[in-house]
Amino acid sequence: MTTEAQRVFCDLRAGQPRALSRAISWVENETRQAPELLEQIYAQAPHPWVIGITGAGGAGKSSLVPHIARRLADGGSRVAVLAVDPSSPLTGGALLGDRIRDNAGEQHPRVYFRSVATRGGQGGLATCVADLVRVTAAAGHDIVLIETVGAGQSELGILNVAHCVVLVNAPGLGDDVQAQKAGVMEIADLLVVNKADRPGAEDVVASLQQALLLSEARAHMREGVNELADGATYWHPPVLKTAALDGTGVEVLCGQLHAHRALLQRQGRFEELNRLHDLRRMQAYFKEVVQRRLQQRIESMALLQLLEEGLARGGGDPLGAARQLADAVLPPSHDPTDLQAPAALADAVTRSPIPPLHTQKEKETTP
Ligand SMILES: Nc1nc2c(ncn2[C@@H]2O[C@H](COP(=O)(O)OP(=O)(O)O)[C@@H](O)[C@H]2O)c(=O)[nH]1
Ligand SMILES: [Mg+2]
Repeated sequence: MTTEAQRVFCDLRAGQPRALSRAISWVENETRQAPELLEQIYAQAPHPWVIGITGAGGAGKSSLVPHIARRLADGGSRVAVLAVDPSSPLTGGALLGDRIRDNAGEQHPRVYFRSVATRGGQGGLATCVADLVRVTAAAGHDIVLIETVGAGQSELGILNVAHCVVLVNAPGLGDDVQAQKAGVMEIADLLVVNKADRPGAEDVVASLQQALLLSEARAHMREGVNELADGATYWHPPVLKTAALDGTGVEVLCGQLHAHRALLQRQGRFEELNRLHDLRRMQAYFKEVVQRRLQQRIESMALLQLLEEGLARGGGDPLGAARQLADAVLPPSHDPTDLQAPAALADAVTRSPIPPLHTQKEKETTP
């Protein structure tokens, strides 16, 4: 007997667009069929090439992404776009579709667009985006573009899924948004100054180049791939100008995207990132599952009500109450072998996002 999940999986593999939309909805909404479907997908779907497009709101990400998607698809690839944008309403795709047609002409037969809810992602990337990447790959998409709004910490979430991070800037967004917070500059593999048709674009380019030189260990690199005398290779993030209104600069941008990917593959980094992404997904999901189970257990306990009532009367100790609850669901262990494993797991789970490629490459490229 075939289950509903197995049927959707087969339809997905056969490339039926409706199966893809359905599968994505299941995963987004965490329906009861989702785990079985995902199990099959993770066992069989390849890792696509994942490109994250991030940056401040208004920089032109949504306008630029269709151009990038079309150009990449013109090369023969099938491209999926996941727009994780809290400002876009949760449409069934109709509104998004209109916007794309406005911006980049007729839809491309090899490009699939979908907006994704940010729910659960704490203002950043929904944790299920990693699953959606594999869902789209199962449907035959070999490139996935993820549009996400950059707001501090949330850019960092993109590192857990993307092989390449494109940071989009534009003139007129305010100096500090541009020549920014070192943290954001450091995760970018490519810097784009969009709205090149507007005054001030050159200044933004110059300030980004300046900021890059300050944050880079080697000041004499050219943009993109650098071949060093000792045979090592090095990626210096290019700063590129685009105009999303007519697609100016998108060809060069896509050329650099391909160059970056080729370098990752040459360095063995592409596969390494795939494994890291899986590891990050496991860690994030482990956290989710444990948190949910603990919450369920706590909610069914009479102790919770007692403690809450105590606090409601006033004069209580909230920290002590929290500790009592924690002790009740997870009694502190006295067996040292028992202690080690959870400590190692907790350490793995709380580790910071993976460091960006170009701060690691010196280590990795020297044999
Ligand atoms: N002049 C100009 N305006 C642009 C360009 N790209 C986007 N815009 C406009 O900038 C605004 C924000 O664009 P949008 O793509 O929604 O930005 P996002 O918030 O980064 O996704 C919209 O009104 C766009 O029409 C461009 O290259 N030149
Ligand atoms: Mg947008």
